[in-house]
Amino acid sequence: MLPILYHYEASPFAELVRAAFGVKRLAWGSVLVPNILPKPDQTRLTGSYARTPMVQIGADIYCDTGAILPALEALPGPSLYPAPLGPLHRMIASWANGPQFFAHVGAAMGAMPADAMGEGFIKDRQARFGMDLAALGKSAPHLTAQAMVASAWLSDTLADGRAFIGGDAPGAGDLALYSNIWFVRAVPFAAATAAAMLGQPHVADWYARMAGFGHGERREMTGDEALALAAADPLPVSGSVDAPFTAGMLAGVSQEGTRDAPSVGRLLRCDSVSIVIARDVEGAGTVHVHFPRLGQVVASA
Ligand SMILES: N[C@@H](CCC(=O)N[C@@H](CS)C(=O)NCC(=O)O)C(=O)O
Repeated sequence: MLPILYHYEASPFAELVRAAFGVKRLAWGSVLVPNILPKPDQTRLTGSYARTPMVQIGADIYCDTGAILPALEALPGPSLYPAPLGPLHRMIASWANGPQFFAHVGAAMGAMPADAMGEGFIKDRQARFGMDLAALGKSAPHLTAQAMVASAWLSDTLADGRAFIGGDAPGAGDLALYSNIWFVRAVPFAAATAAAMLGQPHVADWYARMAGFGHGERREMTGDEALALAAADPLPVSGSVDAPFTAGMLAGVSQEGTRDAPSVGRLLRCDSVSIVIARDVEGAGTVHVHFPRLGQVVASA
């Protein structure tokens, strides 16, 4: 079944998934969504989750790269968790996509004038994430210094001549480190920082290898075309519902660090790996919405 990415071009987390499609040489559907609320094509499926990216595979809806990459892993193509690092790729990715992402936001956007961001974007990020432009500008040198640590450590890792952080094959950790630098590189105001990152020994060659995977085979589609493909049976759910939660209870899933409303549904899985809720969607029937456990807040609804 064709995976469908809900995304916008400038999103670094979406670039991570586009590059994962490239590594796996997959064909995928592309539904473009706005970079600010509202995002009706996306939220009618997720319930509320509006962050970018989201991936739909039939009636299974994957929110957050922590759930998306494991779902792509089940599709044909090279592994995103290749040996010898295997699951260690996840730990590296969660560092790169967590504290290091915020450092790269500072490195990329700290020097950006407010009018380059646009009023709608600033208001959206203030309301949802508490973004404070003046504070971001002040902490930009510190955050840039923090982001440079990732490039320096990446450079050290590649110093023995390996092609990717785990050896011959790229994995989720490479994708996460790559999408952070991609973000800084995409912002013209941060050109000097991007040059300093890529100027670390071995980093530019590694970056070129990552970029060389491309994005797989992208096919544009509308939100309504994607919704029609959700009118299918969701995959059977594995895992368990761990205490204090109970199977079938109405639960809301929200994300640490945002004020976005929770996605509400019947709880089918909530263990240390993953969360799955079932929702009824007009025009599609029952869908299963998947989240990673890391970074998600679950509460009865
Ligand atoms: N933990 C999430 C983070 C995703 C994230 O923060 N995405 C940014 C865009 S790159 C976002 O959602 N910004 C708000 C928006 O796009 O509405 C993941 O791994 O997918």
